[in-house]
Amino acid sequence: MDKSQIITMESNSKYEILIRKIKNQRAQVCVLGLGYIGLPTASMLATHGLGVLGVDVNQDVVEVLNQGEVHIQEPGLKTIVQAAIGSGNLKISNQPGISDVFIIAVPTPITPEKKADMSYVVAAAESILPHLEAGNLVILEATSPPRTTTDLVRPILERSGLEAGEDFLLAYSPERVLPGRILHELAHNSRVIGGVNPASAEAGKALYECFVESEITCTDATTAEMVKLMENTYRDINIAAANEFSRLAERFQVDVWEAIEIANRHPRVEILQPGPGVGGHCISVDPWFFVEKAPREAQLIHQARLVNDSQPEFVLQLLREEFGSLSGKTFAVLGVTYKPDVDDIRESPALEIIALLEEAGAKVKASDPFIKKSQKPLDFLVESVADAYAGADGILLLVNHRQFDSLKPEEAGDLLANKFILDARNVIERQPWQSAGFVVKLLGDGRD
Ligand code: SAJ
Repeated sequence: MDKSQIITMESNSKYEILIRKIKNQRAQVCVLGLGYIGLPTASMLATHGLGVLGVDVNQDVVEVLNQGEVHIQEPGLKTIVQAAIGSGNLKISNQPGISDVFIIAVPTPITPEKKADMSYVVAAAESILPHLEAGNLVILEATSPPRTTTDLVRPILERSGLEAGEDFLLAYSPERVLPGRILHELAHNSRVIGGVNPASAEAGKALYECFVESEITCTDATTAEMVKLMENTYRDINIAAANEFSRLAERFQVDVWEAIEIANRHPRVEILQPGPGVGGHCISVDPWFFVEKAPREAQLIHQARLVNDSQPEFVLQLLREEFGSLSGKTFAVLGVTYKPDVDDIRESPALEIIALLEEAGAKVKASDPFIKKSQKPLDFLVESVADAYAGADGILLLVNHRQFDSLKPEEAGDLLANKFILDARNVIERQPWQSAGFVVKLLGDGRD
């Protein structure tokens, strides 16, 4: 038997032991980063019988969780976190410890220059180093530029003297859940796991099988990284097309919402919805990872980003067409979050629109049922929709929160100084508002 065969046998047996431990619920998992992805994942693993150490470098997060509270608003999350901690399977700490599996679920934000900030991933990988042992599995879940697992994480972990794919296993498995539906999608979405070698992917698959009820596909690490970025980039490009169609519809006096609805009756067409722009920590960020790493190849992707990022300007242009100068005007902004029914304002186009309005000399009073002024001391926030209306020259409806489905024109009309509404999400029914004396502008309806 030559040396390479012996090594393969040794690595295979280590990996068999790890898989057996996972399947018998004796594996210890350390989840680094207890945010939107790490906390639900840690809780899922714990409620499915595994011992989990949840680690966050933010001491406030550790304290909040240890007091039985959660720092993130997400349906069902508090219940599952409490169940996980109550079962004794989930412990929370600010330090990693000895484990069988390490999952890195830290943020990968974007810098103002549109470059991936990988400092949290680097810090998390370095914090694993003192605890890494032969036979362990490390999984990166953070959305990352292509080749991060092999070119950034692997060399850091190999400073331990252990070799990835031989002594320890290393894989990439992106999270693809939709904020607002995280717990459901964690269990029911299909999942991809890419290893630096097949054994790494197989071991990761065994781990996720603890709670994933859908298909888990194994591949290599860089393919899995690409898959994640391609999914969000595809969505960004589709929304950019919808946003550009909204501008074209204004130009050609067409209602883009009607046109999209009719086009989507074609069996092979599925155009998404236009709006005031694209926000959130995923779709408005991930395509930049391609642009940063391969600007020459990623030109369509770059252009789509520019279209979506300039949609707030388009909203201001529509307002200028109605009001002329915006200086001295007051607007009641309804909705500040990046999308409906979540409390997340990261990269929200509403924030960009508010900043542009203020730059133009307008005053903004914003109301959002998911954002309380006591939690986020933003100058433009007011306590209620009625406070936002009081004395305003118009309403800007920027987010289709469920609560806004029942907005009543008569309630607004009594409080506003001027009866105007710009609906950037196609939420309101035009007729009752017009009957109540409102000028109604729907973004992308050039027939107005
Ligand atoms: N938006 C539009 N028009 C649409 C759909 C969305 O303007 O037709 C806007 C939203 O208002 C929002 C932004 O796009 O500002 C992004 O919202 P989203 O609901 O499309 O997506 P995210 O960012 O909440 O979640 C995405 C999801 N990716 C895909 O659907 C391909 C989710 O599955 C990923 O897990 C998540 O990114 C992530 O973490 O990467």
